[in-house]
Amino acid sequence: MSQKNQTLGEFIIENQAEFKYSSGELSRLINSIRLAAKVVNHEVNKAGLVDIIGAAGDVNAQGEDQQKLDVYANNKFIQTMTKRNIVCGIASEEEDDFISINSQDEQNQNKYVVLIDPLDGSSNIDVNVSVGTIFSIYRRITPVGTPVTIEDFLQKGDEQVGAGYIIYGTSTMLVYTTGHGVNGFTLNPAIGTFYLSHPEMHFPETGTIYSVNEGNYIHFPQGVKDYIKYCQQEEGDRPYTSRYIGSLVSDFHRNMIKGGIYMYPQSSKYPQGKLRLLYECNPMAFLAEQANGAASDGFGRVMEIEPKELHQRVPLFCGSSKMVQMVENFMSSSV
Ligand code: AHM
Ligand code: MG
Repeated sequence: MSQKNQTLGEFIIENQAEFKYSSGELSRLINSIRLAAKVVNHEVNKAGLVDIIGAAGDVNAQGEDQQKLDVYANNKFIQTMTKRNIVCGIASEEEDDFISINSQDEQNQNKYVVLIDPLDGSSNIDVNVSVGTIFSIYRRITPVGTPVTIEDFLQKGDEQVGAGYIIYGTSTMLVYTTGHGVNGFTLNPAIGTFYLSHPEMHFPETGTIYSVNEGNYIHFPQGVKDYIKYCQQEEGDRPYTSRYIGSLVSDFHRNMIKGGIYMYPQSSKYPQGKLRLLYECNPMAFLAEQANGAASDGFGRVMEIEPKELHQRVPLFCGSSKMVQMVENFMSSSV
């Protein structure tokens, strides 16, 4: 029985049996993400010091030059999963193509591929605002022991076996699901351990927060404009509160706790939406649904979309189920 203050390591071991094809492999994979998260967290937390350290002529222990943090996070997550020989393939927002791991090694029996946005919202770093890492896990489709192919990555969100995010905020949290609800773990930085702090997280069925970049208002489809006007009308618990950090993980996290909806619609600037289906929208959609929320592209479930390419974009409306339903109503009545 999971309990508050349990460490993430203990939680993973205790819950291993509930994984569909339990062999310990998925547990090891989540463990490696936990490890990389701690390393990236350390680096993100000293972001403001980078120039000072740089000016003092310091280089890090490996003698590497300071890198941009999103590149650093990308390398850390890839290195950790590659070196521990835990996955057979990785796709990342920072890489044009997917990476096949140990494709020549017939002994490589790894079954999982990971898709990752190593540092989402990274433009917020310079101004000391929270950023996040988003990950999505699938079982490969092609046979084990052969090189992964694009087919292994272009799976519908409904096929995910795990997904989660790390939020580097006022505290650092790892929030994830393996299809049995959503649990949140907070890092105690003094000892480098994640503790279960938010067991069984749930979106309230409805909420009073809407999160959207309203600067793009005139470019939005009519259904979204109508919904925003609805949010602003005075009636019942409306007008709603507008909150937009511009960091998907942070906006999602707040809305899951308080009740609300995050929207990144299509617009004339981004006709397909801005966010990426495979490593931004699908993992957030899986988390949302596991937490009693919903995720839609405006017309239907995000996780039912058939992916066509690795870096595909889709519109995203994600959060408290009744609010997402309401956007869909506005969208369908405006076409
Ligand atoms: P990124 O992957 O380039 O960081 O972009 C994704 C981010 C989301 O975290 C955030 O919600 C959105 O882009 C903000 O976009 P905008 O500045 O257009 O509102
Ligand atoms: Mg991103």
